[in-house]
Amino acid sequence: MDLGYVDSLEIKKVAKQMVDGGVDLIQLRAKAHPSAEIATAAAELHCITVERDVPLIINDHPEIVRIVSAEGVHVGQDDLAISEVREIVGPDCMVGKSTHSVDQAIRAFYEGADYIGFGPIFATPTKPDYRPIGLDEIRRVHEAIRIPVFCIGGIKLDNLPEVLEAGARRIVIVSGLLQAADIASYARSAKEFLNRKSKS
Ligand code: 3NM
Repeated sequence: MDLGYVDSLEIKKVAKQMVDGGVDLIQLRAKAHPSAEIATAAAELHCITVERDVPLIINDHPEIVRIVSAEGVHVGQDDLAISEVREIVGPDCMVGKSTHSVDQAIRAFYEGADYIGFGPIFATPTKPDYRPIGLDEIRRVHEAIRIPVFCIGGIKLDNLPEVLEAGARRIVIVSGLLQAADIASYARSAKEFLNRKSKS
């Protein structure tokens, strides 16, 4: 749920479409909004996700995680260390970290992250200025660490099969999903690819 793509007034509607489509986890990302507005968005979102048992992760704002009792917080390479974040959110909260290489992924694993984002796999306007990793490192990162790896960055329905073929087990879609004509059915199609892959 990137507020760069979704108007604050649409958050609840979009969140319902996401969970209807089977999204397993929602992260709230708002790079350009004041924290009071993000806290309001987080509270609205959490009402919906809690009802459907979908964990809510807040990007960048551990203090908002505490206010709304979200299930997780996500930090980047230049943010607080995982241990510092845990001091704010407490031991029961998931802490995830963005990583952009296998080396960073290994460091995040030893730093105690509960999961990592790994990307951008492909170039993406949602996070410009980052060099794409490409598909080749996906298998290597899964061999290197034993926490969930969420492949992210430029993933859409049309390239999802090759991302899964390259070894991805969990994926994040932002613009592809939020700009879809029918968000629920887009999510459903992505889940079908993932389910088919996990059975093969
Ligand atoms: N983090 P889209 S890539 C938010 O590599 C984000 O850490 C990335 O959006 C990372 O699905 C990314 O629109 C953008 O490409 C994902």
